[in-house]
Amino acid sequence: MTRNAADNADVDALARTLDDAALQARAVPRLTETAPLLDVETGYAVQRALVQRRLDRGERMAGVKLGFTSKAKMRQMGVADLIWGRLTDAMRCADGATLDLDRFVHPRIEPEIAFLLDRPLAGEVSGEEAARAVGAVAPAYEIIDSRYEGFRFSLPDVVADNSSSAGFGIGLWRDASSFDPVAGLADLGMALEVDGRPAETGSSAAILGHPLRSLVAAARLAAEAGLVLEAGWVVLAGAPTAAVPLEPGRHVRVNAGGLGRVEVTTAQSTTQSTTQSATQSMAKETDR
Ligand code: OOG
Ligand code: MG
Repeated sequence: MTRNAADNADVDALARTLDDAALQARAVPRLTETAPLLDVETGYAVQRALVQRRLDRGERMAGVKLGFTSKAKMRQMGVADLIWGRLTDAMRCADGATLDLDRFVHPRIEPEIAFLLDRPLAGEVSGEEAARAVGAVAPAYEIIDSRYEGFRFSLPDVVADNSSSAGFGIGLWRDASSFDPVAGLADLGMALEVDGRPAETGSSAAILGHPLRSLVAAARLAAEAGLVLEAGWVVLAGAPTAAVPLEPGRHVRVNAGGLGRVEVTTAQSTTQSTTQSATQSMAKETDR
């Protein structure tokens, strides 16, 4: 579909609203409140423009993420359609990192499976082709941080907001020659632990029946947007469990059975020193 100039201006303005919200860690009303005609296709155009603003600032594409690939996630958020978003290098957090939560609005964390592609993947591919493109697999976590008030949205809203993605961390890569993604990911127990206690548990089988199906879907959806999944890119398959709020001063670990684990610590909350950050934190509180 060709968009006219007015549409493009709208797309750019909406992308800027979400980009500013993320930069200022401040929630904004859902786009569909002021643009009720926003559809999913336009939502993806906003996502592309939003991420392009970040690429223009020097970030680089690092891969893609899938969302709502499990019933647990669909139930938690009340959305039942598969979505995808873009990952950039600036979103990557180190395994074992200590994160300052001030740069987020109301972050949540969820367990993920990450694929590392060692050859490109595009369009309609079979499960076997997808498996052959996987160079390595790792346990991962994703930080999601909807830029919308109350972490509530409709499908076009969340798509425009880069599918809520805000960060991701990856554990040790297991080479596909030592960890077979087909057999190894068929029914892998996955647990999200907060301060040593299990908060969410599930199985990799909850991800579309098998996480490799997410990779198949990612290749198709990216191709619809004119993108090829490149060698060296990361693909996050989507969480098998619901996400949990990420609070200051916590230690979070994703345990993915024989695949391994990945962890992150959150910094203690800092004392608010300026009026602006105090107001910001009040706005955040009322939003929770
Ligand atoms: C949207 C992102 C969904 C997943 O793994 O299912 C997602 C959200 O929950 O806000 O990342
Ligand atoms: Mg996710």
